[in-house]
Amino acid sequence: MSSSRPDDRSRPAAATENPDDRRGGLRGDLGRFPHVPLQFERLPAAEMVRRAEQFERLLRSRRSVRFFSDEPVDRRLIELAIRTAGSAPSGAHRQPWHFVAVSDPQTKRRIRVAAEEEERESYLGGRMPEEWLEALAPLGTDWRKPFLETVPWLVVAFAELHGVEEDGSVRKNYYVKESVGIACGLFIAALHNMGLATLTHTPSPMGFLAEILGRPRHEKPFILFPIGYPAADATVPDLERKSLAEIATWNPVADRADRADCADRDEGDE
Ligand code: IYR
Repeated sequence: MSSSRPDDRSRPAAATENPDDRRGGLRGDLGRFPHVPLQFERLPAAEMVRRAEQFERLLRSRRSVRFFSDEPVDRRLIELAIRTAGSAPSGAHRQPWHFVAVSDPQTKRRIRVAAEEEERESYLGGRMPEEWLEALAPLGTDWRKPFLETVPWLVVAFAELHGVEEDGSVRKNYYVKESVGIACGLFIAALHNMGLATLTHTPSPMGFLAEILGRPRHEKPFILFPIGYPAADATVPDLERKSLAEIATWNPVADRADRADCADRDEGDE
């Protein structure tokens, strides 16, 4: 997440061997912060389409699961999912995330009890307005969260609001929610790709998670992921996803003819 600065172009011309020149004025203090060649595999066009279709089909088959089996899951799989999440881009490369993985039954039980306490207050105690409860009705959720104990693993993604320098001073993080959100997206994709099910669970408020899991004050619970295999009789709500036409707009300010042309093609897609 870097950006070129217009004022850099007004600097006196550097020696021609300065790699900055090739980079269109993109500021880079290559002496202090060395760069390395990009590793990038250019794929044949047909292979690109094949992979894109396969990946889209794979991720489209993902569903949020609320009914889990207690079958154990190898810790190595959870490690790989967390490593995948940790490959996400982040503001100023601060990597402002921390993942806590829990498999021990006592901690899972404490988390279930605390989550249900909050959720009971939200669903039944009036903390969630009627409009919200109605919006959730199709999902069939309520305050009970037995899956928090059934699953072999709970993983809590924490957002690091700021870093801490060695001397204890604050080190600013940037675009924290965006960064952790992307990391969680990659985490979910990794789990689905390896054949595990999960749910983006956000019991609210989530402060109890930081307390139970002993995380420092500058980390905020972001999402709680129960992870495992779906129960044999698991069901999911019969939902539809928005179409491409609903979620995407192409060249909205191009001239009319161009727009009509795009619209024709979009219709052919659906
Ligand atoms: N946190 C509650 C409520 C809930 C809220 C949304 I927005 C959902 O998409 C689903 C549930 C719960 O987990 O039940």
